[in-house]
Amino acid sequence: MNSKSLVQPLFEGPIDIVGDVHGEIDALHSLLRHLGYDSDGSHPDDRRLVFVGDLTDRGPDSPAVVARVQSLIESGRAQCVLGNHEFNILVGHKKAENKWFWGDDFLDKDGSVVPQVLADDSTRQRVRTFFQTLPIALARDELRVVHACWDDGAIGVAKDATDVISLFKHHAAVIDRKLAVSDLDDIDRGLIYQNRNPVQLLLSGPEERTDEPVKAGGKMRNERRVHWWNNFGNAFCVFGHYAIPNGKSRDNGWAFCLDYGVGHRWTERREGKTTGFSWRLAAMRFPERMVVFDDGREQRCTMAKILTGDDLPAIKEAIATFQNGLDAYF
Ligand SMILES: [Mn+2]
Repeated sequence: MNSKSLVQPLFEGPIDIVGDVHGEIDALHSLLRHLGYDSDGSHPDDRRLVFVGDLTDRGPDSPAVVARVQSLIESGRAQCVLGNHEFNILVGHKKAENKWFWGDDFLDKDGSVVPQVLADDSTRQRVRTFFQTLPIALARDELRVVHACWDDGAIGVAKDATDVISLFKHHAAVIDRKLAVSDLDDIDRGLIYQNRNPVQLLLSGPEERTDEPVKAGGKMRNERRVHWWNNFGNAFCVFGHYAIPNGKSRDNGWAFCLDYGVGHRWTERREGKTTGFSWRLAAMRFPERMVVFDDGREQRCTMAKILTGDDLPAIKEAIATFQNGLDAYF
Protein backbone atom coordinates (compact mmCIF):
# COMPACT_ATOMS: atom_id res chain seq x y z
CA MET A 1 0.00 0.00 0.00
CA ASN A 2 1.29 3.50 -0.88
CA SER A 3 2.55 5.04 2.36
CA LYS A 4 0.68 8.27 1.61
CA SER A 5 -2.46 6.65 0.17
CA LEU A 6 -5.76 7.99 1.48
CA VAL A 7 -6.61 4.38 2.40
CA GLN A 8 -4.21 3.05 5.02
CA PRO A 9 -3.75 -0.21 6.92
CA LEU A 10 -5.70 -0.32 10.16
CA PHE A 11 -3.80 -1.25 13.35
CA GLU A 12 -3.57 -4.97 14.00
CA GLY A 13 -4.46 -6.27 17.45
CA PRO A 14 -7.14 -5.16 19.91
CA ILE A 15 -8.46 -1.65 19.32
CA ASP A 16 -11.07 0.74 20.66
CA ILE A 17 -12.88 2.65 17.91
CA VAL A 18 -14.19 6.05 19.05
CA GLY A 19 -17.23 7.80 17.49
CA ASP A 20 -17.60 11.48 16.49
CA VAL A 21 -16.23 13.64 19.34
CA HIS A 22 -17.22 17.14 18.10
CA GLY A 23 -15.17 19.15 20.57
CA GLU A 24 -16.56 17.38 23.67
CA ILE A 25 -13.25 17.16 25.50
CA ASP A 26 -14.67 16.12 28.90
CA ALA A 27 -16.60 13.23 27.36
CA LEU A 28 -13.43 12.16 25.53
CA HIS A 29 -11.30 12.21 28.69
CA SER A 30 -13.98 10.29 30.55
CA LEU A 31 -14.37 7.69 27.81
CA LEU A 32 -10.63 7.08 27.54
CA ARG A 33 -10.44 6.64 31.30
CA HIS A 34 -13.27 4.09 31.29
CA LEU A 35 -11.54 2.26 28.42
CA GLY A 36 -8.43 1.98 30.62
CA TYR A 37 -6.08 4.45 28.93
CA ASP A 38 -3.51 6.42 30.94
CA SER A 39 -3.10 10.14 30.50
CA ASP A 40 -0.27 9.44 28.02
CA GLY A 41 -2.53 7.12 26.02
CA SER A 42 -0.94 3.85 26.99
CA HIS A 43 -3.11 0.87 27.92
CA PRO A 44 -2.19 -2.01 30.27
CA ASP A 45 -3.35 -4.52 27.63
CA ASP A 46 -1.59 -2.72 24.79
CA ARG A 47 -4.86 -1.67 23.19
CA ARG A 48 -4.87 1.22 20.75
CA LEU A 49 -7.41 3.84 19.66
CA VAL A 50 -9.02 4.52 16.30
CA PHE A 51 -11.12 7.66 15.74
CA VAL A 52 -13.84 7.77 13.06
CA GLY A 53 -13.39 11.51 12.44
CA ASP A 54 -15.43 14.66 13.21
CA LEU A 55 -13.18 15.56 16.13
CA THR A 56 -14.28 19.20 16.03
CA ASP A 57 -17.20 21.69 15.91
CA ARG A 58 -20.29 22.26 18.09
CA GLY A 59 -18.76 21.21 21.43
CA PRO A 60 -16.86 23.46 23.86
CA ASP A 61 -13.21 22.72 23.07
CA SER A 62 -12.29 21.56 19.58
CA PRO A 63 -8.62 22.66 19.88
CA ALA A 64 -8.16 20.47 22.98
CA VAL A 65 -9.69 17.43 21.27
CA VAL A 66 -7.43 17.87 18.25
CA ALA A 67 -4.37 18.30 20.48
CA ARG A 68 -5.21 15.14 22.45
CA VAL A 69 -5.82 13.00 19.36
CA GLN A 70 -2.78 14.41 17.57
CA SER A 71 -0.51 13.56 20.49
CA LEU A 72 -1.98 10.03 20.68
CA ILE A 73 -1.31 9.54 16.98
CA GLU A 74 2.22 10.93 17.21
CA SER A 75 3.04 8.51 20.01
CA GLY A 76 1.70 5.58 17.97
CA ARG A 77 -1.32 5.06 20.26
CA ALA A 78 -4.05 6.08 17.82
CA GLN A 79 -5.22 6.39 14.25
CA CYS A 80 -7.92 8.72 12.91
CA VAL A 81 -9.81 9.04 9.62
CA LEU A 82 -11.07 12.31 8.14
CA GLY A 83 -14.65 13.33 8.83
CA ASN A 84 -16.66 15.82 6.82
CA HIS A 85 -16.06 18.43 9.54
CA GLU A 86 -12.26 18.12 9.21
CA PHE A 87 -12.62 18.25 5.45
CA ASN A 88 -14.71 21.46 5.57
CA ILE A 89 -11.91 23.09 7.55
CA LEU A 90 -9.21 21.79 5.21
CA VAL A 91 -10.97 23.00 2.10
CA GLY A 92 -12.01 26.32 3.68
CA HIS A 93 -15.77 25.72 3.71
CA LYS A 94 -16.97 28.07 6.46
CA LYS A 95 -20.00 26.82 8.37
CA ALA A 96 -21.71 28.17 11.49
CA GLU A 97 -20.35 25.15 13.38
CA ASN A 98 -16.68 25.64 12.45
CA LYS A 99 -16.47 29.37 13.12
CA TRP A 100 -14.26 28.58 16.15
CA PHE A 101 -11.55 27.66 13.66
CA TRP A 102 -11.55 31.15 12.14
CA GLY A 103 -11.69 32.74 15.58
CA ASP A 104 -15.38 33.71 15.46
CA ASP A 105 -18.24 32.93 17.83
CA PHE A 106 -20.78 30.22 17.01
CA LEU A 107 -24.18 31.91 17.37
CA ASP A 108 -27.35 30.11 18.32
CA LYS A 109 -30.68 30.84 16.57
CA ASP A 110 -31.52 33.54 19.13
CA GLY A 111 -28.14 35.23 18.64
CA SER A 112 -26.62 33.95 21.90
CA VAL A 113 -23.02 32.76 21.83
CA VAL A 114 -22.46 28.99 22.12
CA PRO A 115 -19.48 28.61 24.52
CA GLN A 116 -16.46 27.43 22.55
CA VAL A 117 -12.69 27.82 22.71
CA LEU A 118 -11.67 29.81 19.61
CA ALA A 119 -8.54 29.09 17.59
CA ASP A 120 -5.67 31.56 17.30
CA ASP A 121 -3.21 31.69 14.40
CA SER A 122 -0.86 29.04 15.75
CA THR A 123 -3.74 26.66 16.57
CA ARG A 124 -5.16 27.15 13.08
CA GLN A 125 -1.82 26.31 11.55
CA ARG A 126 -1.32 23.25 13.75
CA VAL A 127 -4.85 21.92 13.19
CA ARG A 128 -4.69 22.36 9.43
CA THR A 129 -1.29 20.70 9.16
CA PHE A 130 -2.50 17.79 11.28
CA PHE A 131 -5.74 17.30 9.28
CA GLN A 132 -3.66 17.15 6.09
CA THR A 133 -2.04 13.95 7.39
CA LEU A 134 -5.29 12.05 7.97
CA PRO A 135 -6.40 9.20 5.68
CA ILE A 136 -9.98 8.76 4.44
CA ALA A 137 -10.25 5.13 5.43
CA LEU A 138 -8.48 2.36 7.35
CA ALA A 139 -8.78 -1.35 6.63
CA ARG A 140 -7.56 -4.74 7.74
CA ASP A 141 -8.81 -8.12 6.63
CA GLU A 142 -11.91 -8.37 8.78
CA LEU A 143 -12.57 -4.72 9.62
CA ARG A 144 -12.98 -1.34 7.93
CA VAL A 145 -13.26 2.15 9.35
CA VAL A 146 -14.56 5.20 7.46
CA HIS A 147 -16.36 8.35 8.56
CA ALA A 148 -19.70 8.12 6.75
CA CYS A 149 -19.93 5.47 4.05
CA TRP A 150 -17.96 2.50 2.81
CA ASP A 151 -18.29 2.30 -0.97
CA ASP A 152 -15.90 -0.11 -2.68
CA GLY A 153 -15.56 1.99 -5.84
CA ALA A 154 -14.97 5.28 -4.07
CA ILE A 155 -12.53 3.57 -1.71
CA GLY A 156 -10.68 2.18 -4.71
CA VAL A 157 -10.36 5.67 -6.17
CA ALA A 158 -9.20 7.08 -2.81
CA LYS A 159 -6.66 4.27 -2.49
CA ASP A 160 -4.88 5.53 -5.60
CA ALA A 161 -4.86 9.14 -4.33
CA THR A 162 -2.63 10.88 -1.79
CA ASP A 163 -4.18 14.34 -1.38
CA VAL A 164 -7.82 14.68 -0.37
CA ILE A 165 -8.23 18.27 -1.59
CA SER A 166 -6.83 17.46 -5.04
CA LEU A 167 -9.01 14.36 -5.22
CA PHE A 168 -12.11 16.37 -4.31
CA LYS A 169 -11.34 19.18 -6.75
CA HIS A 170 -10.50 16.82 -9.58
CA HIS A 171 -13.84 15.03 -9.31
CA ALA A 172 -15.75 18.28 -8.84
CA ALA A 173 -14.18 19.56 -12.08
CA VAL A 174 -15.04 16.35 -13.95
CA ILE A 175 -18.65 16.70 -12.80
CA ASP A 176 -18.67 20.42 -13.75
CA ARG A 177 -17.67 19.50 -17.29
CA LYS A 178 -20.33 16.79 -17.54
CA LEU A 179 -23.03 19.07 -16.18
CA ALA A 180 -22.12 21.91 -18.52
CA VAL A 181 -23.79 19.99 -21.32
CA SER A 182 -26.66 18.53 -19.32
CA ASP A 183 -30.22 19.71 -18.77
CA LEU A 184 -30.63 18.08 -15.34
CA ASP A 185 -32.37 20.20 -12.72
CA ASP A 186 -30.65 21.66 -9.64
CA ILE A 187 -31.70 18.80 -7.38
CA ASP A 188 -30.16 16.14 -9.62
CA ARG A 189 -27.07 18.31 -10.10
CA GLY A 190 -26.63 18.54 -6.33
CA LEU A 191 -27.04 14.80 -5.95
CA ILE A 192 -24.35 14.13 -8.54
CA TYR A 193 -21.89 16.36 -6.67
CA GLN A 194 -22.78 14.44 -3.50
CA ASN A 195 -22.86 10.87 -4.78
CA ARG A 196 -20.31 10.88 -7.59
CA ASN A 197 -17.46 12.70 -5.89
CA PRO A 198 -15.65 9.98 -3.92
CA VAL A 199 -14.63 12.43 -1.18
CA GLN A 200 -18.21 13.61 -0.65
CA LEU A 201 -19.55 10.07 -0.74
CA LEU A 202 -17.07 8.61 1.76
CA LEU A 203 -17.15 11.58 4.17
CA SER A 204 -20.84 12.44 4.16
CA GLY A 205 -22.66 9.50 2.60
CA PRO A 206 -25.07 8.99 -0.28
CA GLU A 207 -28.27 10.98 -0.75
CA GLU A 208 -31.37 10.48 -2.87
CA ARG A 209 -34.18 12.58 -4.27
CA THR A 210 -37.44 12.66 -2.32
CA ASP A 211 -40.85 12.56 -4.04
CA GLU A 212 -42.00 15.60 -2.06
CA PRO A 213 -39.98 18.26 -0.21
CA VAL A 214 -39.23 17.15 3.38
CA LYS A 215 -38.16 19.14 6.40
CA ALA A 216 -34.58 18.35 7.51
CA GLY A 217 -32.24 20.40 9.67
CA GLY A 218 -34.83 23.20 9.85
CA LYS A 219 -35.04 23.55 6.04
CA MET A 220 -37.26 22.11 3.33
CA ARG A 221 -35.17 19.76 1.23
CA ASN A 222 -35.65 17.59 -1.81
CA GLU A 223 -32.87 15.19 -0.84
CA ARG A 224 -32.49 12.73 1.99
CA ARG A 225 -29.69 10.59 3.32
CA VAL A 226 -29.63 6.98 2.13
CA HIS A 227 -29.20 4.44 4.91
CA TRP A 228 -26.56 2.66 2.86
CA TRP A 229 -25.68 0.21 5.62
CA ASN A 230 -29.01 -1.58 5.18
CA ASN A 231 -27.65 -2.95 1.90
CA PHE A 232 -24.07 -3.52 2.99
CA GLY A 233 -22.68 -6.94 3.66
CA ASN A 234 -19.21 -7.94 2.63
CA ALA A 235 -17.04 -6.99 5.60
CA PHE A 236 -17.47 -5.59 9.08
CA CYS A 237 -17.46 -1.80 8.86
CA VAL A 238 -17.55 0.76 11.68
CA PHE A 239 -18.49 4.34 10.84
CA GLY A 240 -19.82 7.53 12.44
CA HIS A 241 -21.59 10.59 11.01
CA TYR A 242 -25.29 9.75 11.45
CA ALA A 243 -25.83 10.74 15.13
CA ILE A 244 -28.31 7.95 15.77
CA PRO A 245 -30.09 8.36 19.14
CA ASN A 246 -29.29 5.72 21.75
CA GLY A 247 -31.67 2.78 21.51
CA LYS A 248 -32.32 3.20 17.77
CA SER A 249 -31.12 0.63 15.25
CA ARG A 250 -27.62 1.41 14.05
CA ASP A 251 -26.48 -1.70 12.19
CA ASN A 252 -27.51 -4.43 9.79
CA GLY A 253 -25.21 -7.09 11.21
CA TRP A 254 -22.27 -5.93 9.09
CA ALA A 255 -21.99 -2.17 9.39
CA PHE A 256 -22.23 -0.37 12.72
CA CYS A 257 -22.74 3.37 13.27
CA LEU A 258 -20.76 4.45 16.32
CA ASP A 259 -22.00 8.06 16.42
CA TYR A 260 -24.21 8.32 19.52
CA GLY A 261 -24.63 12.05 18.92
CA VAL A 262 -22.42 13.70 21.55
CA GLY A 263 -22.19 16.52 18.99
CA HIS A 264 -25.76 17.48 19.99
CA ARG A 265 -24.86 17.99 23.64
CA TRP A 266 -24.51 21.72 23.15
CA THR A 267 -28.30 21.83 22.54
CA GLU A 268 -28.89 19.99 25.82
CA ARG A 269 -26.69 22.52 27.65
CA ARG A 270 -28.74 25.31 26.10
CA GLU A 271 -31.69 23.83 27.97
CA GLY A 272 -29.76 23.95 31.24
CA LYS A 273 -28.49 20.39 31.42
CA THR A 274 -25.02 19.96 32.93
CA THR A 275 -24.99 16.20 33.61
CA GLY A 276 -26.96 13.12 32.59
CA PHE A 277 -26.93 14.01 28.91
CA SER A 278 -28.96 11.78 26.62
CA TRP A 279 -26.55 12.17 23.68
CA ARG A 280 -23.37 10.22 24.27
CA LEU A 281 -19.85 9.47 23.15
CA ALA A 282 -19.04 5.81 22.64
CA ALA A 283 -16.28 3.45 21.61
CA MET A 284 -16.43 -0.09 20.31
CA ARG A 285 -13.94 -2.56 21.66
CA PHE A 286 -12.80 -4.79 18.81
CA PRO A 287 -12.67 -7.78 18.48
CA GLU A 288 -14.82 -7.99 21.64
CA ARG A 289 -17.62 -5.93 20.03
CA MET A 290 -18.50 -4.27 23.29
CA VAL A 291 -19.73 -0.68 23.17
CA VAL A 292 -18.42 1.48 26.04
CA PHE A 293 -19.98 4.89 26.79
CA ASP A 294 -18.41 8.03 28.25
CA ASP A 295 -20.27 7.40 31.54
CA GLY A 296 -18.69 3.94 31.80
CA ARG A 297 -21.78 1.96 30.87
CA GLU A 298 -21.27 -0.97 28.52
CA GLN A 299 -23.49 -2.67 26.01
CA ARG A 300 -22.79 -5.78 23.99
CA CYS A 301 -22.94 -5.09 20.30
CA THR A 302 -25.48 -7.38 18.66
CA MET A 303 -23.45 -7.80 15.47
CA ALA A 304 -23.59 -11.50 14.72
CA LYS A 305 -21.51 -11.94 11.61
CA ILE A 306 -17.81 -12.67 11.85
CA LEU A 307 -15.55 -12.77 8.81
CA THR A 308 -12.40 -14.78 8.50
CA GLY A 309 -9.61 -14.56 5.98
CA ASP A 310 -9.02 -11.98 3.30
CA ASP A 311 -12.33 -10.76 1.93
CA LEU A 312 -11.23 -7.37 0.64
CA PRO A 313 -12.98 -6.71 -2.69
CA ALA A 314 -11.51 -6.64 -6.15
CA ILE A 315 -10.52 -2.98 -5.95
CA LYS A 316 -9.65 -2.53 -9.64
CA GLU A 317 -13.04 -3.75 -10.76
CA ALA A 318 -14.67 -1.48 -8.21
CA ILE A 319 -12.79 1.55 -9.56
CA ALA A 320 -13.98 0.80 -13.08
CA THR A 321 -17.55 0.37 -11.84
CA PHE A 322 -17.38 3.69 -10.02
CA GLN A 323 -15.97 5.59 -12.99
CA ASN A 324 -18.36 4.00 -15.49
CA GLY A 325 -21.20 4.74 -13.10
CA LEU A 326 -20.71 8.47 -13.63
CA ASP A 327 -21.60 8.07 -17.30
CA ALA A 328 -24.90 6.45 -16.39
CA TYR A 329 -26.18 9.84 -15.23
CA PHE A 330 -25.87 11.48 -18.63
MN1 LIG B 1 -20.37 14.13 13.00
